[in-house]
Amino acid sequence: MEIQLSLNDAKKVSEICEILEKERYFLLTTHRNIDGDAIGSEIALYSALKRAGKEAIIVNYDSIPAIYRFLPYTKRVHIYSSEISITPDVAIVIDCGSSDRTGNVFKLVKKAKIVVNIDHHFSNPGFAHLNWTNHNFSATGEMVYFLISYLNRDISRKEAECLYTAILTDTGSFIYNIKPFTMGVVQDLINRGAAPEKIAKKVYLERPLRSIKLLYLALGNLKFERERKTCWMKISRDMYRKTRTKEEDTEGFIDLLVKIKEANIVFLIKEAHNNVVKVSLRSKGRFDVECLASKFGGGGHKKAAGCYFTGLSLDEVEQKVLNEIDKMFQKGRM
Ligand SMILES: [Mn+2]
Repeated sequence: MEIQLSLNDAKKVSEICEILEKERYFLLTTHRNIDGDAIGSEIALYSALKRAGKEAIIVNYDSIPAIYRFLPYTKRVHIYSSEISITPDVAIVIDCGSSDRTGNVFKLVKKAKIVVNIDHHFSNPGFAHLNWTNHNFSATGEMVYFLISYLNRDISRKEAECLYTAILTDTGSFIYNIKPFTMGVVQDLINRGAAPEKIAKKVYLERPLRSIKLLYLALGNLKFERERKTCWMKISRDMYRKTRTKEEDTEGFIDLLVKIKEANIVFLIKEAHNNVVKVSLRSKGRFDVECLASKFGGGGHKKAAGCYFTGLSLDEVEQKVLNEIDKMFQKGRM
């Protein structure tokens, strides 16, 4: 399938491919709180580099959520530790709106001669030597699709599976951010062996019972603020303990809040380790959650974003977020 890239995108693809062809040893990494786009894009590119006869290693800050472990090569993915000592020729940072989203892995990234940044977040400042950033792609997986097509002239079945997963999940099951060429890319991935039903089952229909029990507890403190059409819930460490769950068991909770007709802004507050509280935000209207998240050092997209707080309680974080929403409404930024 021939899909025409814009002149600038085509130029970036050929510049990146020049580096991929010339250099030998590649480090691939992605953002903390790995999602389907992060891991799918990363593994597809890893596989393509291997097929091109290159040496490659994937090092991530976080482990891969269980729902994505059906993807190929996930057992080869390393979790960052200070013992990993590598000097890659090139580091490729994938799907990261900023360099600190890679966590400590950036220490390894900095050792590379050349750093490449491939991402579709609007706020990406372009932190690498070579930056291919364009928010007009539905997923970073879509960008990697064009990159591999150019590099290897084809896409393997395994890579197609990874990239399909990336696009499926980052578009919220083909709801958000679909571009005119997205379905062309998806069609090609299916032609190359990506199995939509199998992937959807793995990602969406294999939820452990314990996670539903956690959802039950979380729904117990669901709140709705009528004036701002805001809906949110909090998940405490105590809830995780009671249900024997982990953060990855909250996958999809935010999407449930998004389904609420009365809500325009939704968020989920989660107590994590080391005094960290994480907030995921979604907007269904004009309200810009990326702008909100950026007030607290976070980022993302206009309609989906996140941020972290350290040393605050769930209630304190809740208040901070609500205050900021209020402020933005008063400034008319919604
Ligand atoms: Mn993404």
